[in-house]
Amino acid sequence: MSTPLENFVEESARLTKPSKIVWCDGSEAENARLAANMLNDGTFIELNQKTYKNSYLHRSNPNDVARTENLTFICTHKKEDAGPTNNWMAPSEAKEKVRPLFAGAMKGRTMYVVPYVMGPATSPYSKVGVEITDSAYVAASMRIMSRMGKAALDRLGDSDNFVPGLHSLGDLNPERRFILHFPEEKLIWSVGSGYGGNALLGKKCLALRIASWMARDQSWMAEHMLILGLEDSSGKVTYMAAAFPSACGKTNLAMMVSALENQGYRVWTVGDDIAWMHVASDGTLRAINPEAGFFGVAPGTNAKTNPNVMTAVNKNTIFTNVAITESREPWWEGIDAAPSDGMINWKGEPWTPGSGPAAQPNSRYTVPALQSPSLSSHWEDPEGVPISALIFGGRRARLAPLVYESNSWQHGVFVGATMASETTAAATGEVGVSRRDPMAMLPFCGYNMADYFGHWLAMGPKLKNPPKIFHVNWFRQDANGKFMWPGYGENVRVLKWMLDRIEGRAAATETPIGNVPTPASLTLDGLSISRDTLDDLLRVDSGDWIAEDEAVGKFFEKFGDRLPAAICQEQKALATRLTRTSVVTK
Ligand code: O2Y
Ligand code: MN
Repeated sequence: MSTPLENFVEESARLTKPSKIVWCDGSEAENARLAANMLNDGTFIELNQKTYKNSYLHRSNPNDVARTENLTFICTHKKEDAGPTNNWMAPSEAKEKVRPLFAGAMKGRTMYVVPYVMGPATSPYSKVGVEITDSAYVAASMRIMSRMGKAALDRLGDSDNFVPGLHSLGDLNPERRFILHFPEEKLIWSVGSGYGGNALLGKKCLALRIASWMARDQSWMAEHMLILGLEDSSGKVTYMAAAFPSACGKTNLAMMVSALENQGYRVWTVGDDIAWMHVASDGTLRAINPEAGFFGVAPGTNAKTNPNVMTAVNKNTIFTNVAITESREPWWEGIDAAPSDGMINWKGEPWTPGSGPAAQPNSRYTVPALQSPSLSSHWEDPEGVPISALIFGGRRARLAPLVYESNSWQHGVFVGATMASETTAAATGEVGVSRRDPMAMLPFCGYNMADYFGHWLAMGPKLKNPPKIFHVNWFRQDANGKFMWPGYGENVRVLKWMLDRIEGRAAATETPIGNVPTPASLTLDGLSISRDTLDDLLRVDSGDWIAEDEAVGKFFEKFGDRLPAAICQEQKALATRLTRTSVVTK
């Protein structure tokens, strides 16, 4: 009798008609074969094997360079279960529409069966997925981003406890591109794209959209959060998880080289993008990183913004859509080296100054986590690491202070639910437009976000000592549009303030939005920042916040009656506090 996995493979093969089926085992030999085949057919371009050993460049189709939210659907029986912030199709309609795009799609191509574990191989909190794909690039990338091959097959055995995902490049025409999630039956279909979040199905599709649905049903949390450990001068490590919308520097924060290393403060990386968190038997919130690698954005990455990743990417790395120098090294805007003569741009054309960006703005490196010098020795702990702080953040030029602390779990959930970030030119072409992005999950929540807020509210009381919830904004600007906070390694000073708050050591000023550091409570030695700038960084302008609270109210209206009452209460309570002007030092 066939196993559920064999049935899935047979059914998929009947539909897509590949000329060959390869079951991936995740071995070195298989990886070498995949790379050799891809070098042969032009999918991979060899990089300088002296300076970038075992590393390759891949160029995606120029029309296929980023996640496509407009083509991403949550397919639930009831539209309300997907909610007003997701694209929705009924499951039967979605399958009727998209099945023909899979029919015969793998004719003349190889079908790769990619079994993978999201999470440490032996963790009870990990999940098995199986991606069927006709892209060798996807198979090789999944090997970096997950525990792929034998580890997954061993864990799965003959069981049906896996999330099936069917992926085909199709004809790469955006008109025939669909990323479909069926959370009720835990199924993923993706066709027409070979890029990133659309195609590496373990990442955004399984680990966030499908997992968030499972987490709600099973009382855990699947979040778009980095996980880091902050080591103090005594060697004690305190773990924090942080959610920022895309393009706010999550990977850089997770891999930060601390500016306070001389005082014994160091940052250890557990994960850079996704956290799965559960309530442990002792009532603490514990987090695992479901991924095994980093799929980070290349432009802007350099020895200052992320020295650890610059060290990590010089071997076993797949670069996608970066430029290549004459000496066959990867290059992107913002890398340390100046552009050189003879560079080839991300489309494979000769690059000259003035001919546009050499690297695609969303170009990426895919690198094993194990290669980062900052990797925590606890990153694969099967039970996860205990989380003491949850951090929300966004890019706000005017509004939000450098950091504030919420008053309670419920208030913290409200802070997360009201997150917003202003767009950068690289992301959308429009600068400074504010986009609401609750918990940085707007593109990734697999169900109605009103219910998601309810799930967050319900998790707090299950925790014996809930993490403190903070909000940060590294991006506040002065009247001349200049960033007031230096960012990068200096952000550790803000993490240290959070740690001091957790341990009851740091002072704060109570404001209508939450508790803001007193200037003296921040560790600023060695940093040249004027008192005026610091006051501006920490300022809470009631007028601006009243306007913000009104915008929040408008955003919440779209959820109608489904919005939890506690969230409405928090919104009204904030409005009331904002009308008061008294400021009390604690
Ligand atoms: O554009 C893509 O397909 C990648 S998006 C991405 C990649 C790594 C981590 N986070 C993200 C994101 O958009 O949040
Ligand atoms: Mn992300």
